[in-house]
Amino acid sequence: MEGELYVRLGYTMDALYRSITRHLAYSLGVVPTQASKRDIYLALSYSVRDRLLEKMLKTNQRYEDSGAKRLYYLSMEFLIGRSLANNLRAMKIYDQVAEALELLGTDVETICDQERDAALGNGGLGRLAACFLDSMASLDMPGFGYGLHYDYGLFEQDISNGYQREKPDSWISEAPALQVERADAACIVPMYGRIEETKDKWGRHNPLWLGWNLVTGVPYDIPIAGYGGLTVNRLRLFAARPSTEFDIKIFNEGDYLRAVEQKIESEKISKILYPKDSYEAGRELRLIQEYFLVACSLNDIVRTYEKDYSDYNKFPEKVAIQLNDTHPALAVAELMRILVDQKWVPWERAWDITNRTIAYTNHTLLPEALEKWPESLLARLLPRHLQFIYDINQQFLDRVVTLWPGDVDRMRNMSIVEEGPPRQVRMANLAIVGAHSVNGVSALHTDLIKKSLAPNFFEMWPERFNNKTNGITPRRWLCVANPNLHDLIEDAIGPGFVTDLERLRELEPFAEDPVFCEKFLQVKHGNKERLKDVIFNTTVVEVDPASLFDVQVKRIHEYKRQLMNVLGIIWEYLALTEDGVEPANPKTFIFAGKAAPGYWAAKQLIKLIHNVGNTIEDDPKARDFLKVAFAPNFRVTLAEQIIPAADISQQISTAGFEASGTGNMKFALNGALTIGTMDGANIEISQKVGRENIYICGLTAYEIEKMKRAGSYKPKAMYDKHPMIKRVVDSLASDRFCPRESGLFAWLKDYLLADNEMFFHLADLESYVKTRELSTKEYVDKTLWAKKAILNVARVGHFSSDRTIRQYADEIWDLVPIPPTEAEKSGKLK
Ligand code: GPV
Repeated sequence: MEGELYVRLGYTMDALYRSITRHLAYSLGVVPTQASKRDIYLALSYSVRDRLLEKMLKTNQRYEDSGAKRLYYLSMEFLIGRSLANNLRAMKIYDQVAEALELLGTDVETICDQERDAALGNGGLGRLAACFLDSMASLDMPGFGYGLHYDYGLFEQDISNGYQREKPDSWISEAPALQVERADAACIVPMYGRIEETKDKWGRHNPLWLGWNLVTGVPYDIPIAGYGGLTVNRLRLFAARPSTEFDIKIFNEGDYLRAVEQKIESEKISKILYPKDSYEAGRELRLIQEYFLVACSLNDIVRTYEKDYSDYNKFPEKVAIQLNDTHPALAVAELMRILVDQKWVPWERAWDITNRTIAYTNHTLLPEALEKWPESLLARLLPRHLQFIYDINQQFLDRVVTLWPGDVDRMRNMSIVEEGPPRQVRMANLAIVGAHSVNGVSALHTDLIKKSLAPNFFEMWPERFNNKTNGITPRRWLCVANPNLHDLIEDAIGPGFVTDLERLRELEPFAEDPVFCEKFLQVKHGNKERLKDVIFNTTVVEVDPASLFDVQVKRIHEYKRQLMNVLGIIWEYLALTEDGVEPANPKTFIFAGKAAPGYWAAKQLIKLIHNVGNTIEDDPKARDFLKVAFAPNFRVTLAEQIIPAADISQQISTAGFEASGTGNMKFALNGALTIGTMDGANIEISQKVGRENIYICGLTAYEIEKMKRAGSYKPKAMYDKHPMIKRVVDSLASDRFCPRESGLFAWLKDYLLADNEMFFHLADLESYVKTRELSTKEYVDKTLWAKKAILNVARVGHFSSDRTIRQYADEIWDLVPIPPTEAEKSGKLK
């Protein structure tokens, strides 16, 4: 094919119009004049897909021609959200499409609004992966995502009487317009079976893995457009299908029912995304999923490499693999198995190649999120991999013994296999030993990895540990989510900042410009009007855009302390209704977020938020000043509507628990002021935007850690001493917020007053409430507020995921951009 494409696709309004109508007729079978909005959405998506695939093929050719190194990002989650508007912006055809759609009697917003989210992720970790894909493509880097093609993404959240109800999210009907099936690149994955210890012809130990089951991995490619539309990378998602070879064997044996059962079993593997965020259930199917991702990806990576190279010496120079947390950590064992068992590379050499290829990102310190798998399960599912893990561990511990002879505690602590019962494999230890780079996702988090999570490993390999503070893509989180703010900034400082976000600094002088400030506040107000409608349509709560929008949206988790926010609201409510203290400005508290289906405390919090909101709404003394809205079914698309409308962004995790946070960055970029603890990336954000432009409260990670160790946190004493804390906590124990469900929230009093309360709610409460009061007061001064908000926007450019990806590329991957050729830029075919 030599990079030639047979049909030349047009990008003018005319060409796009023709393409849409052609797809209406020939992909969907409908007459254009009778097309529904959904038909038009699909036809437009197919038209966009055609053009993305054209550029993707060219991009791939360019990468092949250059012989450049490639990066593969292995992740169990890619939280993409909608694609259409993002792709139209990236390809710079938004306006042409808008015109073409007018000819069809509709408009581009309405059509883009037809799309469902691809919710193949839970939260921060999955959305980070999606932002990274966007940045790699926008930086012309050969970086590719590998993930699973789940039939069901993260559940949909309904609210009924204040309680969360989960509904399955079948996004698959949407998928064909986004992806192409690549049956030609399918692979076969073995699992289960046994080891037979044999000798090879030289009499050497030669274990054989036999009697496995086979599953087929079918790849689906989703094109990922870089900004400008010339570089288009791919996200490759694998779906599990029954292996035909295996079926035929059983069918031939005449066991029809068993063969069909087997088929169903195989397809289970990619059926559903596990809905837990920073938490592991230890379920067998989850381990199978993780292995399936690893096996399919490595098969693909090795096959691609083998197109150009006949031995493995150059592998680490041509391939980099990044593990998104430990979920794909089996890649260490699988790459060893491929090299040693299939390619006959000597063990030591294979280990060197593996280590130089793989890098690992840690995303949490939460003990319950550190993956461990029972040795017995691994022995059954992956007997050969377990042998490699033993060998790796043996070799590793031998080195520990030479370095620290007789230090048994250290050995026990560092071992990949944890002593039982039950004996378990620690995936973080496997990843740290197997990778040449271990990184955290904010400065504080990386520091804590070195000092508390893995101090022994840090001592052994200090050069292996490094920080890569997270970032977000300004394309989605500014251009797509907040086009009016984007345009306002562009009018002020000119184009180009979208791919060079530090240039937002040029906005700083405009913070003093009354005309600019006024326009800035108008944009914010417009976004608040838009959100008002969204909230009204989904909750029937009517919010007032003139009130302060105080927003906390993220997964519901104890460590994120939505409860502390509620305590703050109750505090203000009691002050207002019992002490006559009005807030300086009317306030609307906006919450959104999902709770893992099995997480009882988190689900109770959702109910509490609703009930507190209802109590306030029923109280004539309160309802004109305070309002609470819980927007259901939080997802990327809802975040795009909420974040641009926020005045305050709440980032109040217990210090030391939030590895980074990325919502904090999205809000600041959209001109919200942060109320936050000194946790995760909040610390770096405060350094960048300036301490006077952010509201910091609460204890530091160091102070929390010290109190924990000393056992000196005594919440009951704080309750006894501080009358307002007592009133707030007692109000929960009373039926004030559950008049028709007596005793519902009584547990919260015991919870908050327990000495072992893990998240230090009451320790931070007073500082937090004072900080909230200050922020409300300052909100009244519009000039001051606009100035602070604009300075946030101007100084937050550091948190572009383009910066993060450049650091990964330079410091871990050794990856260079492969920019479009002159011919590609001028639109010629070759
Ligand atoms: I591990 N994170 C997540 O969303 N899911 C997980 O399973 C794990 C971590 C999050 C962290 O909680 C955030 O602090 C962080 O910003 C995000 O990963 C991206 O690094």
